[in-house]
Amino acid sequence: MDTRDAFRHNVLTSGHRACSGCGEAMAARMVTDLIGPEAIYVNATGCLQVFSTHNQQSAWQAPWIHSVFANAAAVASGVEAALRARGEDTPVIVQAGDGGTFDIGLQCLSGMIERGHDVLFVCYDNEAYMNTGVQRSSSTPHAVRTTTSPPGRVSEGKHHLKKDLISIVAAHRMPYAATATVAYFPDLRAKVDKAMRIKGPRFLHVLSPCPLGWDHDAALSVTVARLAVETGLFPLIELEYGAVTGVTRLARQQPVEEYLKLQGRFKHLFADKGGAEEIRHLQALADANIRRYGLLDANTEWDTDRASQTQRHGRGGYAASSREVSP
Ligand SMILES: Cc1ncc(C[n+]2csc(CCOP(=O)(O)OP(=O)(O)O)c2C)c(N)n1
Repeated sequence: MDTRDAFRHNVLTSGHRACSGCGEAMAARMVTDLIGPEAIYVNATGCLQVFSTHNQQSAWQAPWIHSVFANAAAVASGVEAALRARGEDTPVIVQAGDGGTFDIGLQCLSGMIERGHDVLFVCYDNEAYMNTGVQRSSSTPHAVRTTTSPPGRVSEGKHHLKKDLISIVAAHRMPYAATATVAYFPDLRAKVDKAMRIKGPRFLHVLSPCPLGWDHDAALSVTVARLAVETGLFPLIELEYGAVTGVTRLARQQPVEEYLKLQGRFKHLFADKGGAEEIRHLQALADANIRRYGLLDANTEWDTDRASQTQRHGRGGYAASSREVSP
């Protein structure tokens, strides 16, 4: 292999302008290398687009389209429909941040899923609008400090809960939806592989730590992502046709403080009077996830029967109309 081939090996090559320790760059490299260059990538506006395509340069070694912030799923729907009309089955992948998924892109994502487009949507969730200066999104967890949810006399950071997007997406009864992080590569690989074997709309939610916005040591991105899982704050789950069909169980649960104390975005909780109550609240949210998904329970059985029954209906495994889905 000559050096030019070595350069071409990664779909997202080196030399882009991501911050050091960027979880989104790590996640995108993992996901796109697993899928490969024989796909069409649609990228919503956001950090990934900005740092990979600066002023007429591109780090992408695959067909790549930049959509606007709101409509990546609609652009991908059009690309997929055009390919289908030509009898081609090139995979179509959307990449977007949490702002482009949970907030401004949600309507187009819902439409893409509801119409049954054969597209994999990947959300790299860094839990705020990082590209524009760390503004809170509906994915920002409770009590986090962002530039638009500053802690002070009135509040302890963001007031509201992180939106439960995986449940919203799965409620469309789509063939496959899963959560993953950069900390568990074999798990991420298995989920990408599975998603690429399934026809119809698929969704992958990848937690991607951001050293700038989360204010943690750039060398600790993977550690922070692992702790998000080990505390129960970010459960690793799979859903098929609306039913949970897989969870990554925990050997033991870490207290949320272990996760929070590594990140400056939670620093005020350890300094302010009201902080202890917010930490208890975050612990209660983690505990609720542990119970909801049986993360510490070796005997939980998931509803694989219901998922496979539903799967028997419809075209390419995906129900084409409401009549094809049993209640
Ligand atoms: C309609 C519209 N509103 C606002 C913007 C400005 N804008 C560009 S990227 C961005 C934030 C992106 O956040 P996210 O999707 O979470 O991705 P990240 O940068 O965090 O990876 C915003 C607000 C825009 N481009 N278009």
